[in-house]
Amino acid sequence: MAANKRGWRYTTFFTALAVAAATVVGAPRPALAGHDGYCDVAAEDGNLCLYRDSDYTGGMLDFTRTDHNYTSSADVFWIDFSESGININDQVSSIVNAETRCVWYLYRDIEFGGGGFWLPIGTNISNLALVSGNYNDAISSHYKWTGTKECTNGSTGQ
Ligand SMILES: [Ca+2]
Ligand SMILES: [Ca+2]
Repeated sequence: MAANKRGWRYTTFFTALAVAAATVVGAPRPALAGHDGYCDVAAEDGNLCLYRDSDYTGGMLDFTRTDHNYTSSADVFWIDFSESGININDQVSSIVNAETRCVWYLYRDIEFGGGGFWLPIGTNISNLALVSGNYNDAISSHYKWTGTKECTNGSTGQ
């Protein structure tokens, strides 16, 4: 009888785990101005992924297009696919470039001002303090560039 009872307990336990896992994986991702909380690599829609802390941690926000400033209500870090509510302006400490066709330029001020640097295709930066001029907690706008004009291959986002 004891074995049966234990077996039932294990079954219940694992069933509960499976339900919890399914809930997380199946959770709908709100479409917030092109941000979905995933750092996707795709030729037609590659992301620029901005992380709050160094080494790609602390919350992330993904972009598919140019953004003149980070003042939108959607410009907040995501943690485990839910919004943290923390605005990304002057908070970014590491960057992943998941774009395969265009390059990204990142700037200290809004409207592409205050000096900046570019991120070649396939380049990540684990600590913006190491970029010449120290861009840790400084980025306020970014531009997506084909090499000759603004790159608009990504889905609309602000
Ligand atoms: Ca930071
Ligand atoms: Ca700034």
